[in-house]
Amino acid sequence: MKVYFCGSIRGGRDDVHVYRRIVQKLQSYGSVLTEHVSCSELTDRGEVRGGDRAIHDRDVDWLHQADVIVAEVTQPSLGVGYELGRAVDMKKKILCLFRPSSGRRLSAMIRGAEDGEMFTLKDYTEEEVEKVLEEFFNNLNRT
Ligand code: 6IA
Repeated sequence: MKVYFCGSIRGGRDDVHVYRRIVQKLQSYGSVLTEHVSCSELTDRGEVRGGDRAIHDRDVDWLHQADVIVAEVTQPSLGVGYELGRAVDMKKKILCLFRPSSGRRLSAMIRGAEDGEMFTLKDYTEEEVEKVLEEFFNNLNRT
């Protein structure tokens, strides 16, 4: 199984330790195409060869390849929102994870996208993240 993980980069790296925990768990279910998102050395300031177009085109290509999309949406990120919109259009199976303890209110365009089938939104606490992922992937294998 190929998993595409979304997390904030230029939106801010405050939650990178949570991304790390999520990606570690995801790797027990399949290959994570976007492991770099959880890498604490990746800052919001770096540059890559080919520039932003190369990043965009490669990521959209990976989205097409992915069987499932998992997004940590607590830290608001335009890139993550864009990826989710594209993934909905591609009819991918999506899990969004949000931590209410952040004191933030999640965008209505994410919470309101939940449909009980392809798009799942889960409010969670950091301590239970592995359990939440287990539940999601166990159900996925049954459908
Ligand atoms: O708007 P954001 O930067 O927060 O968007 C983050 C999302 O867009 C992540 O889920 C990534 O999949 C994708 N993304 C954004 N920037 C990159 C990137 N390099 N490499 C891979 N995926 C990205 C930018 C790093 C650069 C600062 C060296």
